[in-house]
Amino acid sequence: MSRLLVTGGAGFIGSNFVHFVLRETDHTVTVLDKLTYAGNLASLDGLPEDRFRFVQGDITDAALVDELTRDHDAVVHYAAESHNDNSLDDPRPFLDTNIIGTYTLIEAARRHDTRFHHISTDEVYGDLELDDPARFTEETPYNPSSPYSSTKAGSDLLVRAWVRSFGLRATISNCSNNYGPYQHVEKFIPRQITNVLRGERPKLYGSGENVRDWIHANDHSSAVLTILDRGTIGETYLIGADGEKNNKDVVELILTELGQPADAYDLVRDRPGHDLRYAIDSTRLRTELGWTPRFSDFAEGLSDTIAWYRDNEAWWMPQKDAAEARYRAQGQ
Ligand code: NAD
Ligand code: TDX
Repeated sequence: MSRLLVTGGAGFIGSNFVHFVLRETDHTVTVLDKLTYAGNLASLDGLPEDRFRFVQGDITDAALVDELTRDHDAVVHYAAESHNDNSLDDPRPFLDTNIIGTYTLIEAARRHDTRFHHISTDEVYGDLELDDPARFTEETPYNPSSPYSSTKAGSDLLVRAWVRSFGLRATISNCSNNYGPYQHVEKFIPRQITNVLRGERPKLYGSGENVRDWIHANDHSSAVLTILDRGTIGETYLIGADGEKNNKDVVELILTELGQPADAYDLVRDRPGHDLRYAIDSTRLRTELGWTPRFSDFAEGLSDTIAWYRDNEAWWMPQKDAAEARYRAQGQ
């Protein structure tokens, strides 16, 4: 049994991880989360009180981070500003949380020799051509495109430097696009599902041909637990489940599942610097650590996710108008 400190545990992937850990292991969990616009305490409803604690706070608060890190066996670091579109509008919070926040945590982990796992993204590698058979590996050079992905790349490099220079007991994982319950309505899949549920049309950026490599949040969680258990200190592991789809195909699946014509979407202004394609080669994680994804059927996982949003309107509706107002202001 371990005491895990999970930063960003009230966000999308962090909350899925906390549910997964409390269901599948006997670890205890403390969540440290600032509850920004992206955090939602309702995502942590129903967890066992004897094994779960919530602390509201900022990962840049060195005194709080020091105290919490000292009292835990491992830190699993999800907290971040996570949305590319927001980073194009106002990069500053991305630097504060993703760079200074990560720095604050690894300094505390170094002081207390606490095991550290850093959650990152495939976006640090930039993008691939649509017709390129190549996929990202742990050896792909960093080439981030947006303020968001460049701050994630910076935070990865800080963790690597702390491993080499200070002996920080850390691992890093870079995962592809997640889907599942509890994802904020600003993100692609929830935005389109909730648009259709409200009688509005999905909005595709540009031509809709950009490709993302989708993985269910539960598969991301099982991969992170595997790395915490058996990962080699200092290593980076790519997490992906062979889920490449272009955005137009995803929107057509959502429309069809919700009984609408497959072409009932709008093409809107493209994202500046929009990455074309992401694709993950997760061979290292599969062969060295024996991990395999369980959600191999994207259409089935998407259908479950659509059902979750249909059944949990009270969770997403309070955020929807504000998210759409931001998009309207950007012509999207
Ligand atoms: P999210 O935006 O849904 O959640 C982020 C959480 O962090 C929120 O609960 C927020 O309140 C909290 N937070 C933000 N700033 C904070 C601060 N200064 N102090 C404490 N808490 C703070 O994000 P997500 O999609 O769940 O992403 C989680 C992590 O996974 C991020 O590090 C992201 O880069 C990474 N990631 C995401 C994806 C994806 O598809 N969403 C894919 C790969 C990696
Ligand atoms: O309304 C939309 N229409 C649209 O076509 C939105 C919101 C997005 N898109 C496109 C842009 C991308 O090609 O859909 C794709 C997915 O967009 P996002 O959900 O914004 O995700 P992405 O930019 O790919 O980044 C996500 O995956 C990697 C997460 O938000 C990041 O945190 C993670 O690092």
